[in-house]
Amino acid sequence: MEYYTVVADTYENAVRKAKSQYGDDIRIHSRRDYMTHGGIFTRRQPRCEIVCYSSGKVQKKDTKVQDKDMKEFEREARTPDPSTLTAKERLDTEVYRKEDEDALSILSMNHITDPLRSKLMKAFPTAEDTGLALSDMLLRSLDIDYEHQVHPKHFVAFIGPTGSGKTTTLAKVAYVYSKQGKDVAIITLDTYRIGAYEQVKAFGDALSIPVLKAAAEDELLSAMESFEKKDIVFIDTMGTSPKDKELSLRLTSLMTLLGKDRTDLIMTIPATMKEEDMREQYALYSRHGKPSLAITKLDETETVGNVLSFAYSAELPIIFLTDGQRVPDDIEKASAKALIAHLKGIGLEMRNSESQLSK
Ligand SMILES: Nc1nc2c(ncn2[C@@H]2O[C@H](COP(=O)(O)OP(=O)(O)OP(=O)(O)O)[C@@H](O)[C@H]2O)c(=O)[nH]1
Ligand SMILES: [Mg+2]
Repeated sequence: MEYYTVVADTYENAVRKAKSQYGDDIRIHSRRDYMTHGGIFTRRQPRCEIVCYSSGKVQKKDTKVQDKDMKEFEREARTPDPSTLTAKERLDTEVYRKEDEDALSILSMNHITDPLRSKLMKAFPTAEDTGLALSDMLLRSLDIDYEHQVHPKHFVAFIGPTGSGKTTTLAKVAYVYSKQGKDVAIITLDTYRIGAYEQVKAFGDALSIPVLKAAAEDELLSAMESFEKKDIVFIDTMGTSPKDKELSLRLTSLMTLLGKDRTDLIMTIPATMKEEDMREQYALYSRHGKPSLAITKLDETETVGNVLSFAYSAELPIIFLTDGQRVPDDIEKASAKALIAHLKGIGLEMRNSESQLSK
């Protein structure tokens, strides 16, 4: 008696294949189910191997290679060997798995750029749910500053480009901690822009938080002394530009007085900003130390990928997200859930009113 081995994706297909090759009177001897290994361009596939035999005369069907099979062979022959491709070539080549195509379209939909894009694509697994797998990898690539959310230092200074939301975000954050029972106060170093003190004082009055201004070193030292007993003192600063060297130096000398060990830095970055501008601005402010990021103005853009790509390449953790002008309502602590809510095309609707901190 002769035995034949036939493999197909399902048991039913294996039987069908065996019958078409060896005739309808075959008998199944045994069956083995397993998964293929998969590779860079091939996903793991279920397989069913059957061993069968025929007691009657074997009517082996015509196994001549057909035209359509030749086309398939040619296509395979033209496919480059994945192991010889660079990461860039792999991104550009058309031989993606279906999941890769889906993942790439989600990444570009969210404006996620290199090197974060390459990192995610390089390690992208075979997954049932592309969006879920991708968001999972994305979150594992980003750093969320839970530590300083929970244990802020005595001073929390807000730095960042002009109009990026420093003062508004500071007021929102100060309210979040005062609501949690912390005794908080505000010092503004921005005595430069007209109306800057009035703006932060108005927030302070509305939220019952004391505010002092400090234009020079002696004023800052005395304000620091006045608020020595406070749990957290939030420091508002002026936005500076590379052209404004004098203002920039003044800010540096005032910030030095706070003491790096006692100060958390939060840099406000609008999600609407171009990624290269973010990099330029960070280069300007990085002399004050390594900040955590408060991503602002999320309500003004559809995509958060540019700022996530920036956070990844600059190795900066994310601490707060803001999505509106209302003080103190439009803020939430950065978290996996909050970030996912701002990503498109991952099939999760996790955003709800509870995620807003001060509501
Ligand atoms: N849509 C939207 N607007 C915001 C958000 N955060 C701040 N703003 C607005 O952005 C503008 C600038 O905000 P500020 O807080 O004054 O920014 P700043 O960085 O302190 O500005 P300067 O002190 O001038 O450098 C204001 O009109 C805010 O209401 C936000 O999350 N969404
Ligand atoms: Mg301001």
